[in-house]
Amino acid sequence: MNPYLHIAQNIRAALEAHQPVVALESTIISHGMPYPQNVQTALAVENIVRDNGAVPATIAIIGGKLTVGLTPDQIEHLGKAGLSVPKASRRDLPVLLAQGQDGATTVTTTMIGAAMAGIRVFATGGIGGVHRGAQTTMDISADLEELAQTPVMVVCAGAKSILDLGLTLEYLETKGVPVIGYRTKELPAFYTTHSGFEVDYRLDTPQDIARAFAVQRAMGMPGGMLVTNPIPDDFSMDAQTINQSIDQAIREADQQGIHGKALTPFLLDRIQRITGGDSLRANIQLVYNNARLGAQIACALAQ
Ligand code: PSU
Ligand code: MN
Repeated sequence: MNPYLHIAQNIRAALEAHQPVVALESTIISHGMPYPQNVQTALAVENIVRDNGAVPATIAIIGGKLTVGLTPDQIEHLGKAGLSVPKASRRDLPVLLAQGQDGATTVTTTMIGAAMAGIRVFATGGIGGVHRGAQTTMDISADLEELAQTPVMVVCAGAKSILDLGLTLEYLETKGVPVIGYRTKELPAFYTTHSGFEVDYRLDTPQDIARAFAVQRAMGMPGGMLVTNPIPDDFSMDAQTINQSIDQAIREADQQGIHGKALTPFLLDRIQRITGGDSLRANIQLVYNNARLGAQIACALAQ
């Protein structure tokens, strides 16, 4: 057993019994939403996974251990501590674990923890990607590299236009990561359903998605799969409103010289404030929707 990995007893038991398990990340809790909505959302997401027949495993670094399956108290702690918890991507793991620190896992490190534990499905809101202006900043999220090398399926709501969606898709193509649209051929744009970009394949049932993922494993391919799930129509935002808010947030980040790991949390926070909380409401609903689909796919895979 790896001394830097802790798998909660209930998660261990579920995996040994081949029950469906869905991984959930913690950067969305401490860096993606304000307190207390972040904690309420994280707990509600776990319940949605349970209601759909799977076991939720929220992942974070707790006291120097990559911990798979947080308690409600640990979720509360991460949510309350917010930005004071280090945002932990792949490059952060060695030092944070060596120092016995806490850390909020991004999509990258949540995939690492899920893979080490044997969890195959991970549901979240949004992934990192190629940022707008990456031609000069070279700001490309480690999430894309992780999808290329770690065999975990990530269910998200597509990519928001804080990213360059076209370049993000190009990068995933180069890295051999299949991008699936759930019941859509168009890449969802997180807050809205329309991006103007196409996904690689439209698949219409959790079973179809599970089958493709099982084949990826059977072929011994190293990487994961990106499943994009459109926000439900009832919660989709007005495209012009959200795009103007994103543009404004990006201008502010440029003016203030925000870059590196601080950029995505800064943009999410500014967008939430500029939209007066509308984007937060949409964000919460799309995460619920992804938790539901993630659980359904995990159930299909377990059969
Ligand atoms: N997008 C969101 N909410 C989030 C994130 C992205 O809508 O919380 C988080 C995820 O944890 C993702 C990370 O893995 O931001 C990407 O950060 P970066 O762009 O610094 O790689
Ligand atoms: Mn970055």
